[in-house]
Amino acid sequence: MRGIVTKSTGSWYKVLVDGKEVDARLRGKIRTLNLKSTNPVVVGDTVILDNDGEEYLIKEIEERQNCIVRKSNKLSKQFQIIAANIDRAFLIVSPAKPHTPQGFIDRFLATAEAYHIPVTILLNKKDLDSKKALLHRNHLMELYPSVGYDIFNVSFLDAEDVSFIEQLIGNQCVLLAGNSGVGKSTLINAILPDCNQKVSEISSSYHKGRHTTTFAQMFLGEQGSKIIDTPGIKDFGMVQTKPNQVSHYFPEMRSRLAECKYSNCLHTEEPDCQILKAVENQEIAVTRYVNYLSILEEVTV
Ligand SMILES: Nc1nc2c(ncn2[C@@H]2O[C@H](COP(=O)(O)OP(=O)(O)O)[C@@H](O)[C@H]2O)c(=O)[nH]1
Ligand SMILES: [Mg+2]
Ligand SMILES: [Zn+2]
Repeated sequence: MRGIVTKSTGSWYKVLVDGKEVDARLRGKIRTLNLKSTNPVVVGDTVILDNDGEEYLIKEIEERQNCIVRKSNKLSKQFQIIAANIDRAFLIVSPAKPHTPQGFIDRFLATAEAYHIPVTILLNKKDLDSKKALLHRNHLMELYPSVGYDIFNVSFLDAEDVSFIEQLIGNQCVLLAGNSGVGKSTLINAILPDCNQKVSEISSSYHKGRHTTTFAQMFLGEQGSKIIDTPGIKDFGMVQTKPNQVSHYFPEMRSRLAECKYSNCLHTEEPDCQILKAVENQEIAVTRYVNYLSILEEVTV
């Protein structure tokens, strides 16, 4: 029988089979799709199961449409796959309390580009803005549509906004991403009141960079929608990316690459670089370019 993995802790799994969630384990050896990943089965995977009369056993994983990963450790080549078969990611951003920096947004967008996952940005907590936060919000609202991303001003405490987001989700499998405290659990509770996800109080602990080990989990909606929460996971990252691929993950650069003089241009100091020219002419936002450079620096190490 076939099923979809809704929870993975590394030692046991929850799998949706015929509309019902069952507990399952991995059968001894499994053909792994990704040798360097530390976890063979992830949320969103379609798996083939057996039941030996006692328990459900996962015996095969179907090929993934896509997946999103995090590095297990900054230096190693090992990585952990967070979730698979994602139709779209919602990047949840909060201008204030907690503040989501643009560097975080651009890093996530580039990562999602690398894994072919379309992203919608939800600019949450519109009811909370200070003057400074409002400036940040307006800046983001202007910037991202110009680069090709959908972005919406919302509050997850506002019923109309929540039903608008439900329409955006439709019957897709949507991954929720965003730094701790932006409202991921609040949104899931608003859409699926029965799932009672723990919502944390905003506190100063958000700023302390505490590292919680939690697992992605899939929640099932009524119209066949699937929502994947990623608590405590902020460091999604690109793996096996070469420096000259990074500009492909910035849509406003990607569309200009053919015009650079050198096909392997990294757009840092090369002559006749059309990206540098576009930054000078303010056709490409300096903030995006600076974040490009910091990702480039990382993958070059
Ligand atoms: N004022 C306001 N607070 C919100 C909004 N969305 C979420 N919160 C609050 O933000 C805090 C953190 O939310 P939570 O869902 O736990 O964030 P998570 O860490 O991303 O899951 C909670 O106290 C929520 O009530 C919003 O739109 N406006
Ligand atoms: Mg949460
Ligand atoms: Zn160039």
